[in-house]
Amino acid sequence: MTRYVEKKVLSIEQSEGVGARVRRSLGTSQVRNFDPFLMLDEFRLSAPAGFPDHPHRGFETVTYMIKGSTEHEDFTGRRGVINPGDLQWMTAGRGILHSEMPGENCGECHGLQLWVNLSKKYKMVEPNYQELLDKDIPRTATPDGLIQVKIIAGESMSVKSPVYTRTPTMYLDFTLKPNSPVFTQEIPKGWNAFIYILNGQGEFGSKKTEADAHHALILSQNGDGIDFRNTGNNSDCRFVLIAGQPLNEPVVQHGPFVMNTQEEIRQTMKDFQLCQNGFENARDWQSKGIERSMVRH
Ligand code: FJE
Ligand code: FE
Repeated sequence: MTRYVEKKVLSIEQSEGVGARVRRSLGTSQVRNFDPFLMLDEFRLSAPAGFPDHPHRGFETVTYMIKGSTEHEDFTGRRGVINPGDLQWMTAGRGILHSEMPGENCGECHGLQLWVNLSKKYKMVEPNYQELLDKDIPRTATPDGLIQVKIIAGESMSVKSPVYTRTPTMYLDFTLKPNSPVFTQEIPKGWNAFIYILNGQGEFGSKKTEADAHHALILSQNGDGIDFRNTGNNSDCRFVLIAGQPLNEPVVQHGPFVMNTQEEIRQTMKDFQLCQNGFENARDWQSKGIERSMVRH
């Protein structure tokens, strides 16, 4: 038995951060509690829009660039650029304060940001980054080359990603060429899984649900894998398939803080305010991006 599409949702563009545009699919009233996932945003930035200095605790942010670049900078002085095709898997753990802004002269920046919840035992770990350049992300394809996949996390066609997922997660970026045959991707049993379409159109699941760009497809929970094929005549069908093992723990979220209890959220707000328990570096820190924008305005 393979999975079917249980729910299809079109993500509508809204504003977020400072002048940024996001299409949010998971983490809206339409799709809540899709354990272990908290949010998926397809974001678009162009200077001066972005996500200036903001904190995180208790989960991971996974940023995958499609076009253009994002500059990030955190309260330990760590900084870098996420270029097209690159991945940043950031475990915020006990605390990160950072900014995420469009790269210089990059025109429009386009990417995906996924929030993966952490289990109780990992919520307060030291922050950690796994950064992979596009060229270092494993890829494979069917022998005819018509079905191509970038393995961001997990495994496809026996090719594995080097990314370590504290919350067991699969993250695959598929490109289906026109007239490619049906493909079945295995998904571990019991994991919650969804597809987010970036380009083109296709048919998904055992009920052959048709869908195109900006749709999120929530898959049924039982079954081994998911079938799909490109139904467009001339265009590639590109989508990400994301699945994760449910944590089955209570989730209490207050914006960028995600803990298990209300008391832990209260403590987190106190820690952030008083710059303690992981937020020590927040005391005197401000991103360079902020200075830059203050000079400009
Ligand atoms: C935010 C807390 C946040 N979607 N997509 C509250 F952390 C954020 C935030 C983002 C974000 C960043 C990038 Cl690079 C891409 C994103 C939310 O930083 F917007 C709000 N309101
Ligand atoms: Fe962030």
